[in-house]
Amino acid sequence: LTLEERLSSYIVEGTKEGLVPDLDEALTKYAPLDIINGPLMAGMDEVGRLFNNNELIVAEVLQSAEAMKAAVSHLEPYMEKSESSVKGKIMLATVKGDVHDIGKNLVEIILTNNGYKIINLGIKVPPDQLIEAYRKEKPDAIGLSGLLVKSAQQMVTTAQDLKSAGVEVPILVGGAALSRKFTKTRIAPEYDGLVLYAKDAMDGLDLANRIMN
Ligand code: B1M
Repeated sequence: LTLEERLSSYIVEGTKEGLVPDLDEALTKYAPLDIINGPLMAGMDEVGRLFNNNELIVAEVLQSAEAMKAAVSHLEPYMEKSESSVKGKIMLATVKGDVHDIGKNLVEIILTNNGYKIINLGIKVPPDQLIEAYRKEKPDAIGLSGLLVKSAQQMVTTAQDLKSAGVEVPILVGGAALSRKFTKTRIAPEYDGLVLYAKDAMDGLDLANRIMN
């Protein structure tokens, strides 16, 4: 197997044996984020495909998630960091009912490395908890992540609840459950502030930079 194929296969197989030396070799050729968005994401997409076809069980997908998390944390120290002072405070959460957090945590890393202070509320965060944390932390924006189809609807509910609570800061939304169109036609009309869709973590950073500067 080529290096790139091996990197994908650690994720598909859900194994960490040999992962670190291969990541170190990859770092001599590619930027850390390109390794994540390239071979590692390709592996995760394959996991999603196999799972969808009932060729993997949840326990195996969890192992894949562990391998992905280990890879991201090994790459994290090599990512570019800006030396700038804090540009803003952003609160992140995976919405109620959804446990997927690899994407959200990647967004946290990218934003932190680029001058944002992040309050990460974790997974399965119900609107009440988000509102309470908002009042305590007073972030400049709220980022919501969701990967399940039902999470898209949960984002609509969350936006409604935030609006009822008088929250108006920009909301960034992302995750496989969403699309730009759904964000514009279904979530934004339910909220008083800006609602922006980020297709990936770098897009999330671009949007954050646009709304905070
Ligand atoms: Co689940 N899962 N899963 N899963 N899982 C999906 C999402 C699924 C598409 C797989 C499939 O069937 N093909 C499917 C959803 C189907 C649907 O609703 N249409 C699914 C399912 C069904 C389930 C369960 C219901 C399975 C079960 O129990 N029967 C269950 C749900 C539990 C729950 O949430 N209540 C479940 C559980 C799990 C595991 C726990 C085993 C594990 C998650 C572990 C973890 O996150 N800690 C898992 C995994 C790993 C996946 C897949 C394979 C990979 C997700 C991932 O981590 N991708 C996924 C299939 C797939 O996506 N191909 C799948 C890598 C990550 C870096 O990408 O999260 O997309 P992603 O994030 C990207 C962008 O989306 C974006 O930027 C990131 C980086 O570029 N982004 C944002 C994300 N959030 C953002 C927020 C932003 C901005 C950008 O601003 C705030």
